[in-house]
Amino acid sequence: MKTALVRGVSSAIGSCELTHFTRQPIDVAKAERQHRAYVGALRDLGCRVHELPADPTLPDSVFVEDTAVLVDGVAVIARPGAASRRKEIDAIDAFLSLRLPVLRIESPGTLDGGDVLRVDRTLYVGTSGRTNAAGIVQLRAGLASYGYEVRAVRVSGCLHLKSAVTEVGDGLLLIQNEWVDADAFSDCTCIEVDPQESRAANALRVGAEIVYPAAYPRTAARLRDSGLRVRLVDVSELAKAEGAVTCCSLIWDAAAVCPS
Ligand code: CIR
Repeated sequence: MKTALVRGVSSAIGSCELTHFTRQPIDVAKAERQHRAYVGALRDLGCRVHELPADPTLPDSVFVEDTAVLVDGVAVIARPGAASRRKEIDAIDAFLSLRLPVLRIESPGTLDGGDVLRVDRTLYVGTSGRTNAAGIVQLRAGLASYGYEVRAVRVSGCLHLKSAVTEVGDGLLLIQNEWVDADAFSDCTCIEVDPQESRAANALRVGAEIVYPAAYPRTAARLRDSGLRVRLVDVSELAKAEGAVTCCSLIWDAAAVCPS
C-alpha cells in the first residue's frame, strides 16, 4: 500500500518564496479547498494519507516534497536551499524518523526534494538554485549502499528539476526541454509538454494514474494520447506559490520501508 505524507496549507502562504514567479495574492481558503481535493485524489487512488497540521509560521510548508527524499528502506531528510524553509524539516524528521531509518543532508549541503527525480535505481538531481554540489555529494554517499546511482543534471529557467521533468510511466518522462536537456535521460522515452503550456511538466504518478493540473489541457491530452490515465486537479492557488502537484506530498510504498 502507498502512504502519503501531506501538510495543511499555511495561513502565511502569501509570503511564500518566489523565484521565477511574480507575487500575486493567494486566496488561502481556496488554496485549502484545492489542497483538500488533492488529498482526496490521493485517497481515491489508494494512498493511506497522514496529514501534518498547517504551520502559520512556515509559509511554504504545504510543499512537503522539498523536505525529504524517500527511497526503498530509507528517508533522506533534505536541507532546503531557501533559509526560510529550513524549519519545515523538523516536523517531517520527527514523523519519518519514527517509521524508518533516516539520513540527513548537513550544512554546507543544500538539497530540495523537488530536485530529485527517481527513475528506477537512478536518482537524477537538479543543480538548481536550491540544491548545491555538497548536497548532491552527500545524497550520493548516503544512498550508494542502498543501490542508488545519483546523477547531477543541469537545470535552468525553473525552480526545481521536477518543474522541468517528471516520470509518468516506467522510463517514460514528461519534459519541458527548454529547462533541462533531454539527452540527460537517454535511457528514457520523453513526452514533451505542449509548447503553449511551458509550466506543464510537473505530473504526479500514483500507481497507474497521473494526478495532473487542470490548467494544462493540451499536455493532458498528450498524456492521454500516450495511453496514460490522467486525473485532473485544480491547484491554481498553490501554483501562485510556485508549487505544483508533486510538491504537495511525499509518497512511498509502505511495504518497502516499513515491513512491520
Ligand atoms: C518555494 O519557492 O520553495 C515554494 N514557494 C515552492 C516550492 C515548490 N516545491 C516543489 O515544486 N517541489
